[in-house]
Amino acid sequence: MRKVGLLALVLAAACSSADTAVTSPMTTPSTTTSATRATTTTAPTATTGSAPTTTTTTTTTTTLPSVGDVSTRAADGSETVWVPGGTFAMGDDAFAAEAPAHEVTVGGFWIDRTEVSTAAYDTCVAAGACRPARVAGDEDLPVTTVSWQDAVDFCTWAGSRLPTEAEWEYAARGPAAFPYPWGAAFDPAAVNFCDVNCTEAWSDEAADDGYAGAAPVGTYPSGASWVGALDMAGNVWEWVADWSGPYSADAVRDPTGPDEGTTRVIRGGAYASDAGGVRASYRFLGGDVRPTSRHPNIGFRCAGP
Ligand SMILES: [Ca+2]
Ligand SMILES: [Ca+2]
Repeated sequence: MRKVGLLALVLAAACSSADTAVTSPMTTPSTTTSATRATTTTAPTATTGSAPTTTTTTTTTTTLPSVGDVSTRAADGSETVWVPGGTFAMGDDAFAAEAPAHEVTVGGFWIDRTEVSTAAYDTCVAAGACRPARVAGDEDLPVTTVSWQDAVDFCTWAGSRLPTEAEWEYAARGPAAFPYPWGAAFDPAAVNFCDVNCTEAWSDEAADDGYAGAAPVGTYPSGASWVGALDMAGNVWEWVADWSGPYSADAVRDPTGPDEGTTRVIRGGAYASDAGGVRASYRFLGGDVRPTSRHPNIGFRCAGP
């Protein structure tokens, strides 16, 4: 009686972990199941419970991260936050480059909590896997003056990749598709943008975010997006994986953008952008920004496993 129960447990565990297409070993004894039974029948003699080991294994493999989970990337020590998969309205019909708003579904992924810092990037340089930035910056500032390929090289070295444009926008806006990472209305306390310190003609003289140029990564905690990602609005622009191109109205899953192009998309605006330029759906599609460009206001963050 006990042996029959054990065999049933063993077979159930094997069924749940094996490919569903393999049915014959589940219903008829084979060399595989006999060997498994021989192993497990020795263990229960020492304890009254049977087969706790197989049950635990099955539970562990189904655990998934959730919103708010933070992880640390081994290669460079950067923190990443979990973005659960979901669906949102990508784009904004009110702006030509962002129209049409269309339904996009993305699978779950990790994204860097902040822009990649100079300290993190220099870890890769020291390892011989990244080209030095064109202009050296303080360690806590976001690394800039790196090309699109430099960004790809860093993320690859770190065991990650650049986010797609859709992933980036979903991490910034969430299922509710907020205009700004923190919500519906612009908040000058939540972002490094073109404030009173900025010398551009469109500076907001009523706001003081403390910086004319880039601020250290993570300076504005109230600007966190729904997953806890910081500085997705402003500070420095961020390279994403996609070639520049117009949106389609079709609903899509895990879009990766055009197959080819001449410019790569940058996202999020920067310290010289106005309130409209740091909206989470805002797209800068190239202009004079080539993938080889190394601008002082363009950095990046990684996404991936
Ligand atoms: Ca500023
Ligand atoms: Ca940014």
